[in-house]
Amino acid sequence: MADTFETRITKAILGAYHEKLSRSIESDALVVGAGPSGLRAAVDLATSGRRVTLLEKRLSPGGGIWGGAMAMNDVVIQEEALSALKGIACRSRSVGSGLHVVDAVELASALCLRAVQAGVVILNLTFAEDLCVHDGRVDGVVANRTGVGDKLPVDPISFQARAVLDATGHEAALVHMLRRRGLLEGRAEPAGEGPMDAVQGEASVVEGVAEVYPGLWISGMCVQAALGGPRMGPIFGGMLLSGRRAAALIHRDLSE
Ligand code: 48F
Repeated sequence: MADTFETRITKAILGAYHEKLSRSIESDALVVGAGPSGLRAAVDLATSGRRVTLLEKRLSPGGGIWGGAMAMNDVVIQEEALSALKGIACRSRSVGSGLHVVDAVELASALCLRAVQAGVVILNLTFAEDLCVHDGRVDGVVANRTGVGDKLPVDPISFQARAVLDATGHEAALVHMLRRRGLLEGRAEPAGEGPMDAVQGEASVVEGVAEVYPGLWISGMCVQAALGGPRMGPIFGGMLLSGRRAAALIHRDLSE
């Protein structure tokens, strides 16, 4: 029986997705959450030659970028954080006072495009529901299909990685998976969120990047959610730089 046009389309999708999924089962670094920090970290790790998988529970990667601030889709980046745009072909324009503006759609698109072209496997509609821990080290993520695994009794699959980055923003999803089991006691204690302080907030999401448990790293808003700190201002330089720092530290750790 000859294939119909429709069957050939279906086979093309299955073949391509099977190849992508096979590549993602074992990675050097697995990033969970495709917001600014996770995407930026994934781009840098892949550019450094690492095999990177990025899981995003929503349909569209980009996290909080799309909404800018109060749904105004322009993003502000401070002068000293402009290096955060390095290598992603995203335009910015100075608006004075040491601030630059980037179109949110351009930033999200540029990060996604650069990530995919650098070799990152992005699996959207895929959420992390648990972690794999062996011999006191996080070495994988248990994941399921959004809209399926969170609604129906369907088993997940697991993705193995030498390093896992929690870039799930406010949810700090992976951190909470360890915390509720008491595995972070004495390692990463929550300190709560203070009132808004944009200067301190920008600094602390970068300085707070850390390996909170062997194999599990945190970046971006997850740093504040997991460890506490001032409430962030509606500015994105720190998020991108936080992803860059996480990538650099993970890359160095994997090289040792
Ligand atoms: O929230 P998000 O953009 O985090 P971020 O990279 O950046 C924060 C800024 O957007 C903004 C800000 C600016 O000052 O403060 O809030 O730290 O992106 C987090 C992504 O993680 C996904 C979620 O859908 C979002 O796209 N995510 C959350 N939980 C899971 C997840 C999960 N369990 N599995 C997969 N993806």
